Amino acid sequence: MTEESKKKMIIAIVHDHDAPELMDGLNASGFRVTKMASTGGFLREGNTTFLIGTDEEHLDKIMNIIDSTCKSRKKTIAPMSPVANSLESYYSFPMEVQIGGATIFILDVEKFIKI
Ligand code: 2BA
Repeated sequence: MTEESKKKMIIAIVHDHDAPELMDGLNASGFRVTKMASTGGFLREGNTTFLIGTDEEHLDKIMNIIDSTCKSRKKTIAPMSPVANSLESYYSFPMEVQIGGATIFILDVEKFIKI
């Protein structure tokens, strides 16, 4: 990241299966990235969260990389007993949910410091 330009933090939550290809795509284009193991609150399954700090002018390129590597998926989830799960996410019939491609938050970065 450069000193003058506006900085952004992209937080992208993606499917575990798409994470290696996304990491490769970002690295190949020279972007710095941190990958974290995360868990979705609804499915209680693993997913992967990327932190990508960048200059504002690179946003489009990064969004294109995410768009081309992260695929949308459908998943049918079986009913769960309220004992096995918390009451908020209890469901008594099979349900189909659409996951991703990616859930993305773009934040303004007030300061970027490297020591
Ligand atoms: P999960 O919370 O495990 O959600 C997986 C998928 O289940 C979601 O896909 C959505 O299609 C569905 N879903 C989630 N909550 C639901 C509900 N209350 N009722 C019915 N269906 C529900 P995505 O929306 O693509 O989200 C994928 C993952 O991205 C989420 O995994 C979560 O880890 C993250 N995420 C999504 N929205 C978020 C948000 N606003 N804040 C933080 N993380 C978020």
